[in-house]
Amino acid sequence: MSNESLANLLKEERRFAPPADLAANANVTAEAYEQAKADRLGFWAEQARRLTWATEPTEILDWSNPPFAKWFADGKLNVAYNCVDRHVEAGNGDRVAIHFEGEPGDSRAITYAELKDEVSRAANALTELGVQAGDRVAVYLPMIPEAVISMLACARIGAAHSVVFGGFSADAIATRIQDADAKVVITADGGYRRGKPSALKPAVDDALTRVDGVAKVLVVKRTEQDVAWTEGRDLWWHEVVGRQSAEHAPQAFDAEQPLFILYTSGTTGKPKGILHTSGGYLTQASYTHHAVFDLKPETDVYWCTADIGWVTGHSYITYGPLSNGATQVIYEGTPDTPHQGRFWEIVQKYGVSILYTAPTAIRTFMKWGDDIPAKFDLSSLRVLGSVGEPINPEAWVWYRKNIGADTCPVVDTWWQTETGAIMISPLPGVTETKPGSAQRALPGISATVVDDEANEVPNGGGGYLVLTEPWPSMLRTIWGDDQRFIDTYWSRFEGKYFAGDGAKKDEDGDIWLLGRVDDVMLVSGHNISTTEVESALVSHPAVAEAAVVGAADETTGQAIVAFVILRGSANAEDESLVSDLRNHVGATLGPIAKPKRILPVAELPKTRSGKIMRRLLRDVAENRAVGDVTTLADSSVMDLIQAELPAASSED
Ligand code: 6R9
Repeated sequence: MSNESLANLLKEERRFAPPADLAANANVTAEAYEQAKADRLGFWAEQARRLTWATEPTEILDWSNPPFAKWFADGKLNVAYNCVDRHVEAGNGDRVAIHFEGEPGDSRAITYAELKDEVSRAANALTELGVQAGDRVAVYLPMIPEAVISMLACARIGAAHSVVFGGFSADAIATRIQDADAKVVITADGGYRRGKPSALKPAVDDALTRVDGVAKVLVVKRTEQDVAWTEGRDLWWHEVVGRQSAEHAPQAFDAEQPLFILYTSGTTGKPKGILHTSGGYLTQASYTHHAVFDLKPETDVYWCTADIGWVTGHSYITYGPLSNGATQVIYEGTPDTPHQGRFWEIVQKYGVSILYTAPTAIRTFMKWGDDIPAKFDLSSLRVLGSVGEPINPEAWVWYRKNIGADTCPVVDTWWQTETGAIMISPLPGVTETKPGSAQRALPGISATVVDDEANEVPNGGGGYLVLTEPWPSMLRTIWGDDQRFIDTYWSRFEGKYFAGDGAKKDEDGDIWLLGRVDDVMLVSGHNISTTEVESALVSHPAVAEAAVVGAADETTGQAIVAFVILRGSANAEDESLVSDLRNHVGATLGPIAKPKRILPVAELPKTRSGKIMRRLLRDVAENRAVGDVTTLADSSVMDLIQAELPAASSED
């Protein structure tokens, strides 16, 4: 059934060749695959030369104590110097680094020369507050330039940052401060969200009643709302940073100096502090940003819509683009404030040429309607990226057609907080793209799909996605817990990194991601991926979004339960629609994949990075009390779904 369904996904044989002009001028050509295959370590040594080193590394990889890797270990560099100063020294100080667009409509352009001054002042301020190389600084900020400046200021003085997403609660901040033993917290009075100021500092104040060790809190004034103040601990950013010298000599640190800790949004247990270090991480963030987005720093305007609190914000707002001297847009707010065309208005205003966003956003735009982006001039766009979840072919095709004028390559980029940078993705000037597939490992990366016994599956087969060779931006450990690092990632398959995702190879050997293996359903002895059933549902014109779970079932082991958001015109009370949908899935994937129940709902539970929380839907489908909802973007969604249940739970 699985091969059949994959063939079905591909049945229209849709393939899109790169535009000729993009291919002719592409940063990276097909040769890179050959070169990396012939000499993988030599390939990465060459990519490391994209960076400016104070001491050039002579060692490439030290894998003598797996799974603890060291990359470029005898090299020394300053990460912030690489992201800022060297562009000014190269004569590009007047180039805009950041076009900041506030949600209320205020804007601010920051050149590389100005960024250098700001980062230097912030580095001097942190030093004055007692932060030293090797210390940790927690950052809890909205999407404003100070977020990027704070990260770079830490990097500049060799301190590791731990960015905590601005939507997280006081509890989440407290656990993360404690686990990383942060000395200083950088926050703001608030940020603008959905048309109004939303406070941030109260959560920090609350968190600090529970943890010790934080000596100073640096507060950016963004919304001017009232804040409680702890004398001696709290300091205004504009006062302390503002009075510093704009001169700061960046010191070189070891390639393996910790750069940041980022806690994964893990659905169970204590959050894992993923540790990334400097030289290898920056090499791969820089190379992949150059290769996957084909960035031309002189002419492109790049925009990644992720929040700085996720790894995508770290690697593809701060480190990748800035190390490459890019001009980028940073937007503070939500896509529908004050209207549903806000993103497209921003693309038009700044002439955005490369856009990187998530499938959940794309499906929302589809739901809002094609007429909204059609009102704006999107002709500046030339490359479109997707990240965060499997992108269903319908959303992929919609994105290319309605946003990319049916000409922009869509690059579906698979990676994780743990991998640090993109691992599997098309190259926009090389790959003939297939809607819904991340396709193949980038040059220098070794990924494959294995079965339960760790045997590589043949083309056409499915199983577990694994990484078979170390890579420069790999996580180095889980902060403070080496054993958990080994157990979580390196124990399932001997000598291989197991990512937790299911995947398939098609007849060409291209990789299709199938979602987290914890979400795979077992129906009458058949493995069925939630991604495939969701993708089939969304390919029906009445369905805008779908989330599928397996619920315990006496006869079939698990039964498929689908939660669907219908498009505006479809009627949730329509009995025939539900049977239409079941038949549509049956016709697409085979009868065994027909959902036993289909429940129309108004919203789906998502994490704040847009990933569907199927665990909570399983609770609903199995009539259990709903579990921990603290990582939900909107905790009222589960109440809404449950309120809708009595009507929906009658057998259809
Ligand atoms: C970058 C990021 C990682 C998990 C990953 C996978 C899912 C990310 C994907 C994708 C299919 C893609 N994921 N990109 N699945 N296709 N292009 O999202 O990091 O927040 O750590 O999540 O996200 O399941 O294992 P992170």
